[in-house]
Amino acid sequence: MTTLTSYLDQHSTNTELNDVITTVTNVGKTISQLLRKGALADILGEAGNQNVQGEEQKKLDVLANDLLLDALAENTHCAGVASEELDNATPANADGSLLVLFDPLDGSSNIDINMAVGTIFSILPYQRQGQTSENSDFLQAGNQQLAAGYLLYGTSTILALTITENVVMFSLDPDTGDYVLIEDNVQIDADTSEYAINSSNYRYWRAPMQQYIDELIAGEAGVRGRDFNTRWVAAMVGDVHRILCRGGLFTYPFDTKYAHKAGKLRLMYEANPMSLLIERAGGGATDAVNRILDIEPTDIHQRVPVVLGSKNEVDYVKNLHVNYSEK
Ligand code: AFP
Repeated sequence: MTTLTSYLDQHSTNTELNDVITTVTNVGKTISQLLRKGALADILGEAGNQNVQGEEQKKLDVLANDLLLDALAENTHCAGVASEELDNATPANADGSLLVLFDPLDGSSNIDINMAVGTIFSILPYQRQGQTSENSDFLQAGNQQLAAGYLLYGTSTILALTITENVVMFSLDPDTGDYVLIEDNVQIDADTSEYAINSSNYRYWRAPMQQYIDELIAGEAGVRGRDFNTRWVAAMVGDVHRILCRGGLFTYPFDTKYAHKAGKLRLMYEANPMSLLIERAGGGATDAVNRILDIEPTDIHQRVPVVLGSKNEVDYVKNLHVNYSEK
């Protein structure tokens, strides 16, 4: 049996990175236990305030955020933390070599209905050791990530992680508290007939995305020549996990629903970590045209349209956008 600890020892000589991953995943055990308690732990419902995104915070949003912040503040290798729930990055240990970014509880609108939620994390190098970290230190392209992963609090708690060229998965054994290796090289089929999108935003999409979805809905009778199926978890972690398990396409495209948002998803702690996982599993990840991991960030909370999953389908979306001409 391979545990997370033995996997890290065998596959990563960066002991500082291993230690920070261990800190994050240990907090994941606590969050998993709290979610199991649910209503019995008085952690459901609204926290009564909004985050920097202008979104109503759930009690567990705040709790998960604070648990991660407190644990990472104690980790000497962590120089700073950026969170979906905090306006600005939080300095930690100036001598640390790593920066940690996270969405502490992705899909929190699912909490009160007992549906899947998760924690998404990204780890970047810290280039100014000895100095107090600032927001600008986090503004690195996703191709600079040293590690990325998520915890999916579903029927079981799953850790997906990439620190090498592979994507691996662990399942949390609630009896022992160990993360046990269950997949050592996740690979995504290049083709798929399953897609995930919130179709209620159709009228806000750009014409190429409307055409793309129209083609999927037309199915066998249309240009694609086969029927498609949809799934929508309303938690990116759940949709991405399904794609890593059986292929598929996930998109939260550019929409004009809110003028100041490129789409809904955040680049630094949602799109970048998920894109690294998807690409290393053989998939693709773009903003419909450009590779997400090459985007040079300008703000730690900036949003980005996302199209990710089975490579040939992501490429199809790109070609459709690049070659689109008004009819
Ligand atoms: P919440 O964390 O506010 O529930 O948002 C989750 C999310 O950022 C992402 O995980 C989902 O894929 C997407 O939003 C769902 O958005 P819609 O609620 O518009 O479908």
